Amino acid sequence: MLKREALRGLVPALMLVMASTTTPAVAADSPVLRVIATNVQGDAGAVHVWVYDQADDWLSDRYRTQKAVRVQGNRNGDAVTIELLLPPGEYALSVFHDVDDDGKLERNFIGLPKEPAGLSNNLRPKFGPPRYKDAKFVIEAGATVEQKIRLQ
Ligand SMILES: [Ca+2]
Repeated sequence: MLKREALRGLVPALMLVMASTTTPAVAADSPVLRVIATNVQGDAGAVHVWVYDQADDWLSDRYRTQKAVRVQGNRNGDAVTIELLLPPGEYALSVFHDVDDDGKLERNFIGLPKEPAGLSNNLRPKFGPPRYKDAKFVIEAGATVEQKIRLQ
């Protein structure tokens, strides 16, 4: 077994090898998740995508990963596209237009979004809170998965 000291020397060497190749560090079979948020009004703020892979974390701040894109300069008509690289798996996501640019989704006293927002699969339950199992989707190795979500 390698000693810890030996490993410590190995890691920078490995990083050097990776940096010297011309291919991106992301594995070729990493799927692309393309989120197209539509009904984006105006150029203020940013569009955020929060990606979850655990039902227990759903719609909390404990997202698996997140990405935000400025609206100005990235808006195409009423659409803003955000792409993320993810390992294959099962996910659900929320997307919102952070109009006041504070990094958070403003909610009212019963927890409903006050800024334009949407969920994967365009889930919009009429009664009760949105459920993870209804919002989840699968992305497979090498695939590009598109979620076109209308913000409301
Ligand atoms: Ca906000």
